[in-house]
Amino acid sequence: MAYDPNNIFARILRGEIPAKLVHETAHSIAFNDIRPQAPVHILVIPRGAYVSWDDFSQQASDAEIADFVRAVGDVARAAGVDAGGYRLFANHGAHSHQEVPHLHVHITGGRPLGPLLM
Ligand code: D5M
Repeated sequence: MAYDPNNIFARILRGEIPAKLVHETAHSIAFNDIRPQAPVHILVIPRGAYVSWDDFSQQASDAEIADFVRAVGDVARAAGVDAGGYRLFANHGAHSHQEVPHLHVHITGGRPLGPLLM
């Protein structure tokens, strides 16, 4: 799937749409999900133009991947969900119902989340 430069997260990265950033690094940013499913629901995205885990894992540099993985852990710790526990997920493509075609990892936590249902 070709990257759509007008997807909503690309527009957040360009500052065209407001978002409350909770974390910024050289290659990643994080902000609160607009439709939170838990007391903590944060999205971490790479600054680079990647649709999902598929192209990111193939095309991103080691520096981008390391930055992104560390950012996810740092954001979870800063949000205070490391002690109680949290869930990470990233949707890729139609079967997952990916809505925004720019890679994002969801961090959810802040309450018991129950078993993973699918
Ligand atoms: O999840 C896409 C997620 O992106 C979904 O939980 C809503 C969130 N979203 C959509 N627009 C915004 C803005 N503008 N700010 C913050 N969060 C947003 P997916 O994994 O693609 O189904």
